[in-house]
Amino acid sequence: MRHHVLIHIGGCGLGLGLRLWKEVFAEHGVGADGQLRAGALSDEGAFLKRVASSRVAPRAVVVDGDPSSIDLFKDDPVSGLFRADNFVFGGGACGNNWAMGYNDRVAMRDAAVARVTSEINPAGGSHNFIITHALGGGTGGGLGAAIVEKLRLVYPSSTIVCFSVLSSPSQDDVVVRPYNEVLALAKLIANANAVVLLDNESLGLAARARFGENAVHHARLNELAAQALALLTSPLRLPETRAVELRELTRTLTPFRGLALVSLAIESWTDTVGGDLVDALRSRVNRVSGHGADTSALLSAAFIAPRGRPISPTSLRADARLGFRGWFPDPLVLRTRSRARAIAMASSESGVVGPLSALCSRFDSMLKRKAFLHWYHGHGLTTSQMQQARKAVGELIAAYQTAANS
Ligand SMILES: Nc1nc2c(ncn2[C@@H]2O[C@H](COP(=O)(O)OP(=O)(O)OP(=O)(O)O)[C@@H](O)[C@H]2O)c(=O)[nH]1
Ligand SMILES: [Mg+2]
Repeated sequence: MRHHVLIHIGGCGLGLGLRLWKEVFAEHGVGADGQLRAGALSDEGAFLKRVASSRVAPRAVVVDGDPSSIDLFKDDPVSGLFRADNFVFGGGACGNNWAMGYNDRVAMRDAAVARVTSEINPAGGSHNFIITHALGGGTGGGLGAAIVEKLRLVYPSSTIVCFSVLSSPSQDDVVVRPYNEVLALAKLIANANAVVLLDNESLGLAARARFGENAVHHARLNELAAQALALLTSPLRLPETRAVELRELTRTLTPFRGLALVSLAIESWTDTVGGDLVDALRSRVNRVSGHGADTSALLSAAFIAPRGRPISPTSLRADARLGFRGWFPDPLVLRTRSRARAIAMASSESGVVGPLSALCSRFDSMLKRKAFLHWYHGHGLTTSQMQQARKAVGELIAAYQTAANS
């Protein structure tokens, strides 16, 4: 039963989520009125649900207390496809405060989970949840973590994958972002199966290379991220590929016990590397996530490639430039009917340690000075809870470091 419920949380979650749905609608021939074009590729109910004989609706729940970002979402012509009941809103934004989103938005959390439950196939099967959000937002990070935690409680054997945006230190000047991101990540470590880390720094580099110096704005970043995520999710949606479940994909990308931190690269964005697949996937300008791409060791990987593109798991595995660790078996290669003329690589790799260690250093230097702690204490979060979150993130980083050196 390959049904997925997508949950979009906070300003970034909504912007990225909407862009991803546009890719999905285009791929499956869904018009702005929800009608399926004749001959369109069915998604077999994976992301879309049939609401009439030739009409479909996205299986999505949209959550934000900030009326302006909900309005922005609703202004888009395709927003009419989303079920009105599945907008969970009200209560206001969380002002970049993770503790407010996590502790003070309990009614929204419960309403969101209730809407998710209403989208689940009552006949049972596995429950797959995909979340889009920013780790650093008060809503995306704080309420997002609370929703993931509750989903894990209610659906203990579900597969929960987060498409999580990490802020760019060079583009984002909200001083408490490191607190929010560490706190959110710690909750995902405890409750999610995988986090596809979409890092705005890497996306900014890719956007600049592709669209020029002025292209580093959220619409462009979302466009690039959504293209990569659409390709990544295409084997879950498109028929006649080797059937793959989100759980299997997630397991492949989990090199050791715990959360899989997934990096993503997509090969078609630039041809500056002369058409060589491995070089292209290693090139910084093709990466959605993970700095240090050039030196990173691959611990596990899945390649998503359209039919007709020759790609051999064994030769990829043997290619020194990818830096596969000796103990890892051949990567998973998934064939897709996606018309994207690109290959995506989803990987667990040591390069993820770079941005996360830098994040932890910023967190540590703020906590040492007790900077802005009163904001968090005022919303029921203790210093000791913050220290525990930092410890959990530190342990995950250490695990990746150890695995890469073994
Ligand atoms: N890639 C991308 N990043 C975004 C987008 N919108 C915001 N961000 C980043 O996300 C972080 C802030 O998260 P938001 O989503 O704005 O915050 P929120 O979850 O709505 O939370 P509050 O507004 O604090 O309640 C910052 O690092 C932004 O740079 C977007 O559309 N795309
Ligand atoms: Mg917001």
